[in-house]
Parts: sequence; C-alpha cells; structure tokens
Amino acid sequence: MRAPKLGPVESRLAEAAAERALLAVLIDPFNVEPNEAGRVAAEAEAAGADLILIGGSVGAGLKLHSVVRAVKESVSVPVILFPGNVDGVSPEADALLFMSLLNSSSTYWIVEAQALAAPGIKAIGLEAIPTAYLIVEPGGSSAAGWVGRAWQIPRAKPELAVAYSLAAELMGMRWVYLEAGSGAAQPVPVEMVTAVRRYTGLGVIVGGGIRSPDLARERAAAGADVIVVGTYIESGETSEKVSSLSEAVKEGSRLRNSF
Ligand code: 1GP
Repeated sequence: MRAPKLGPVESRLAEAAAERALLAVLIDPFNVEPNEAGRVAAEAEAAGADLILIGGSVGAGLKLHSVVRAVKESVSVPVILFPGNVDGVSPEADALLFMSLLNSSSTYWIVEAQALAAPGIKAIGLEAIPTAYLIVEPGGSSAAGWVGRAWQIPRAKPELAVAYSLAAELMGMRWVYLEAGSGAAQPVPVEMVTAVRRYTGLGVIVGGGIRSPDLARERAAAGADVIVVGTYIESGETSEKVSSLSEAVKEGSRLRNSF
C-alpha cells in the first residue's frame, strides 16, 4: 500500500484554511459564456476571492472546457471543479472536488457516477479532493437535491450531519460540503456547521443561500473552512459583493479562531 499524500491544491487549501476561512466564488458554466466567466473570476480574485469553483447540476457539455480555460487564463487562485455528474470533469482545471452525495437515495449519486468518472480522472492526472456532499433542508427541492435524489438532512438535526460526516471521515474522505441548495431561502444552520466542525476533523465547506456578508460571517465564525457563494454574485456588482463577503469571512474567522 502506498501512503496517501495530499495533492498540491488540497495542501494549499488545507494550509490556508487553517489560518482563516476561505471564500469560494462559484461559477455555473451552464449560465455563463467563457468571456464573462473570465471577467467575473478576475474581478472576484481582485476583490478577495480565495478560489473559484466551476460546476452545476445541469451539465454544460463541451462548453465547460472553454469556461474553465477562460477562468484559468484570468486568475492565479486555484480553479476547482464542482462536478454535477460524470461530464463535470475538465483537464483544464487545477483540481476537482471528488464528491459522493452520501445522503442520496440512489446508488448512482453515491458511487456509480464516481466509478464511471474515476478512470478518466486518473488518466488525465487531475487532482481529486475526496469530499462528502450532504444536502441539507431545504436543499432537497433544489436542482442538486432533486437531480441527486437527496434524502435531505432536517435543519433541526445537526447530529445527522455529524453522523454522515463521521462516516465520511472513517471512509477516508477529507472534506464535507454542507449544501442547502443553490438559491436556498435559508443557508445551512450555524449550529450544524459548528457541530460538524467540533466532532469531525474534516475540512468543512458550506454553500447554498449565502447572499449577504452577515450570513457568510456567521458561518465562518461557526467553523466553516470554505464559504461558497454563487447566485448572489450572478446578479452583478461582483467587486463590491466579493469585497464585502471577503471582509466578512475574515471577521468570522477571527471569531472562529478565538473559540
Ligand atoms: C450551490 O452551494 C452552491 O451548489 C452555491 O449556492 O448559488 O445559493 O450561492 P448559491
């Protein structure tokens, strides 16, 4: 057996997240043209985004590659894929969240899509970051939850998020993505973020419905390592919004580190 070793992108993220929570800007390649994606990513980086995620629940087909290329040409922060299915893989990216939707009721989203994609990922040498993907209420009715046949975790049951996260940790995953669904009316509860942070050693990624600096600050303070924002930024004013979000995530991190 070869001892597992973190890839360069994951090492960089883990080291940076140990200092403070990171802000990820999510670009859905289905919604945007490559030039626009490059411009938004460059503005986001200049305003303080720590990484760019690219992906979505509905595949963008071959357009994914041109969006990833345009973003890569525009930024120096890591560009990481957030695949919605087997077609969410591109050799142009720096790494990929290799996700299993652990609370899906379909084995396809837990392991079959991953098995179908894995040989291709290995063949192109793309860094895969092992990540549990958990859909939290109200995410069951979001695109990711509906497509992924998620048996959503109730908002009032942080212990269930902890149980799934512990299972992920014992299975060797290193990150958990707590997802309330794109455009969610309510983001993942802070109590759930705190509980997963407290009872597991996983890196904690939180996304879905974070549409204000306050919501980002609270989740960074609760122990999130990465705060993901997509929809809020899609409506424009990228620089202003990312700058306020970045400040809020830094402030939240100071509270997190004072626990
Ligand atoms: C969705 O968690 C991401 O998969 C981001 O959600 O679009 O609501 O920011 P928003």
